[in-house]
This record gives sequence, C-alpha cells and structure tokens, in this order.
Amino acid sequence: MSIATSIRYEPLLLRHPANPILTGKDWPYSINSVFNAGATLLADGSTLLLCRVEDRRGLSHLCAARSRNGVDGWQIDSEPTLMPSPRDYPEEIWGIEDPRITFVPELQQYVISYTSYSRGGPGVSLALTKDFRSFERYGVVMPPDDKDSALLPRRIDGYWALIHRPMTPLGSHMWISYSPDLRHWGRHRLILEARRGAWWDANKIGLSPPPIETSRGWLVLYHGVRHTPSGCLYRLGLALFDLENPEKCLLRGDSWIFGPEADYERNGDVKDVVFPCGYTMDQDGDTINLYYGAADCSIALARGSVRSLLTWLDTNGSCERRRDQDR
Ligand code: BMA
Repeated sequence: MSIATSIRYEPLLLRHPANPILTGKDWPYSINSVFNAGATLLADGSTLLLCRVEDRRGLSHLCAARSRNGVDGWQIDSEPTLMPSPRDYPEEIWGIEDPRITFVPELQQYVISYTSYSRGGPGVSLALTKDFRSFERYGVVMPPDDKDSALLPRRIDGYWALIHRPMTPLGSHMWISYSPDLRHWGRHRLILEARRGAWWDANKIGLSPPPIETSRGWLVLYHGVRHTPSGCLYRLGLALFDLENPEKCLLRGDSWIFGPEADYERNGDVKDVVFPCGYTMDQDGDTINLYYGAADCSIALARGSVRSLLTWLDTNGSCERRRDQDR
C-alpha cells in the first residue's frame, strides 16, 4: 500500500473496480491517448462520453463513445466525431480539448463548451448538437487565455450563464459571464478565487464537470493545481453556489476530496492528474457517476452521492466571508 492510500480520510468518491474504463488501446484508429471526457445521458438512458483524443502529433480532437451501462461495452465512433476546423475557425489550429456537456431543455440541445487551442493560447468555444453527429459551431466566446468552462442548463434572470477560468499573471480564478443569445457575453464576475500560499488549491483553480443542480444550490466540483518541484498535482474540491445567484458562494470545502492515488492516476503522460469533465446522474437523483481523465492517458469512473457531498460540505466547508479573514 502506498503512503497516500494508507492515509485516513472519508472517501466520498469511490473508484470503479473496472478502472480505467477506456484507454487508447480501445480506440478503433491510431491515437496517442484518450482522457478528459464530457459526459451525458442520452434519451434512451445510455451514456455518451465525448472524449478528448490526442493524436500522434500531439493535437486533440473529440470522439464519442456510447455505452448502455456507462461502464463497459463502449461503442466508439470509427472516426473522429468533432475535428478541429482551423480553416473556418482559426482558433482551433492546435486542436480542441476538454469538452463539458450541458443539456439545455429550452433549446432541446446539448451545448458543448470546449477549449480551442489557438496561436494566442487556449480559449473557450461553444458548439450545439442534438445527436452528437452534427454540430453547430458558435466559435470562440471567451478569448485566450481562458478554459475550464461549462454552461448552466437554464437562464438566470433571463440570461445564459457560463462559468469559465481566465488566466492572469496574478492567478487563475473562476468567473461567470452572462449572455442573451450564447454569442454575446458580458457582466463578467469573479466567483471563486484560488487560495494562496501553501494551500492545495493555491494560485490556480478551474471548474471541473458542469455544476450539479441540487435543491440547496449549484454543487461545484473544481480542480486545484498544486505546483511542486517535481510537477503539478491536480486534485478536486467542492463548493456550493446560490441557485438563483450563482455568483454567490455559500460554502467551500477546505481540503480536497479526491486526488491522484491509483497507479493509472499517478503515472502516465502527465503524472498525478485526475481531471473530470463530466458526470451522469442515476435515476435515484443522488448517485453521480464522475468520469475523469487520469494522468492524461485514460478515462476512469468514480461514484458518489450528492447527499453525502453536501453533508461533507456542511461539516468541512465554510462560507467565503469567514474564510477571507484566514488569508
Ligand atoms: C490542464 C488541462 C487538462 C490537462 C491538465 C494536465 O491545464 O490542459 O487538459 O489534463 O492540464 O495536463
């Protein structure tokens, strides 16, 4: 047993015994690796993963994998599902990465927000689809450097709301922006700051999967990036935001709840990374299936209970105002 796995803590997200559930070896065409997948349930109850696939040039595209039970029996598209299209969208010249999927009942469509890797750095782009076979691209909505974004599934006070993570020399924090039409964005507000100093989530944080709507608020899983002399450590934390005012953070956990421990998370193209971009909810309305990229090399699954995550936040979280005084 490694030191990390022998340390006692309350496990909130349990790794599936079949992990990793998808690797490059499963792919029907030649690739380098597969990781950081968006996830959603389709109308027939099956699970769709929109996987980030890195080719053997180092550039990424997206490829859909479908499964009845969300664990195995994956039907993977025989060729890339969404390729970068730099002729019409120059911001995609170095690939498209890390999709998050939001089903929007008002539009009866899935909105995919993804990183478009432009010459000017990574930006946020949107594409809409009904079936993950044809897509309507909206192009870049947040210019570089920006990533880690997801759309909320409904309007707030009449406006669409997008959470994203612009990068500045002073730190990389989470912001929210609003739009009347998904094309024009404004009213940008900082919603969650990276901590400073020795904290696990100091200097750089970002949204992980799309926020989970609960009766108590938007439950947000975010990643914190700890820089160490031997590389970065990507871990996951929890926060809760007001349902009707998602700028307002109600609770934020102090410790991380999930970090690289298993061999497939600790070793790979990028060591020590767990990076979820999507989840699905079971019919009980409580069990979440969290799909995460492991070490930029494979896709893994961990399960948890929304109720337990909220209970953990009640015990281990504090409201932002109180915490401000500790900084
Ligand atoms: C982040 C993102 C992720 C990646 C992670 C670790 O900045 O680019 O796509 O998984 O780094 O390399």
